[in-house]
Amino acid sequence: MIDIVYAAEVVAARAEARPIVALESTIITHGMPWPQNAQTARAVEADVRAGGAVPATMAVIGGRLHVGLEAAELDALAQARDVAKLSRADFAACLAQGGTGATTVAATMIAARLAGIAVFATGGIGGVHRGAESSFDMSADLHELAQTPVSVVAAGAKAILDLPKTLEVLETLGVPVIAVGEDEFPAFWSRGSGLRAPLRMESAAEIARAHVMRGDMGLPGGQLVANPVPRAAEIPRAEIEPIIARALAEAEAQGVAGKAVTPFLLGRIFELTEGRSLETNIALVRNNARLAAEIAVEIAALRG
Ligand code: PSU
Ligand code: MN
Repeated sequence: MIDIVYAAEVVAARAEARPIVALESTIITHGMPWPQNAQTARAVEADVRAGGAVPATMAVIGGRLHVGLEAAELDALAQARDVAKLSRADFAACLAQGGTGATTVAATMIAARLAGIAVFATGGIGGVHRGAESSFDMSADLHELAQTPVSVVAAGAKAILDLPKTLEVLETLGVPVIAVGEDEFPAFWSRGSGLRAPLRMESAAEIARAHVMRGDMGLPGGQLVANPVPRAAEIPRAEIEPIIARALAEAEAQGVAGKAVTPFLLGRIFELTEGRSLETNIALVRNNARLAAEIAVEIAALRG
């Protein structure tokens, strides 16, 4: 039996069928340094509330699935060391063994489905890594989007990845990729990738209707809602690309592999940009939280 602990505000929201937005915890434990990780997690939760929804940050603590973290739990997680990074493959084992872990996009989608939550906001999904033709490194986030009915609001896939291959795999898997208010697929720190997104929508209401339609049709899987970083916070592609290339070369030289790759690259890019990449990451995740709240409100209205 899964032991699920709902935060007090999530209990109240569920009782009144109010809109809820799921949030992940790997971005807190592996994606950002302390103390900005805790500050950002709190700001993102506040953004969701300001948008008329209730935030539910997911994590596994001592073998229990937490749907929503109380303030002290969130703070403890943000400072904890050696927290597992949970994806589809190890989520159940962590619960069964009484472990503690942070949820990636894939694991947060699974947790959201268990809690009946339709919308989830993050920074950027995982995808096909550069050099995947030899490393075979492809994030489990992609297959999760193909099978778990949650709309994920992200600033595209992280630009450390091979974005053309990521889009190809999403198409193969039948995942709707919706650019918000733009034709281009966004590239995390940059607004544009030079790649056209398969779908474009202008409003939260449209995105909500498409989400509900998929469910009505009995199609498994969710949607990737690709929301570009706000202009003021953007790092142009020409500026970030050489830094990404350098971080990738260092990862290769040091033999970084598996789950460690993405945290290593994000950490190095933070150092090489002297913190600017983190400012951009914070701005984009907050922007995604605001849109996710709007979508959650629209889905709740459609479901009446
Ligand atoms: N978005 C961010 N920072 C992050 C992540 C997303 O702004 O650190 C995390 C998510 O948890 C995502 C993970 O699932 O990075 C991807 O890891 P991997 O490439 O190992 O699948
Ligand atoms: Mn990987």
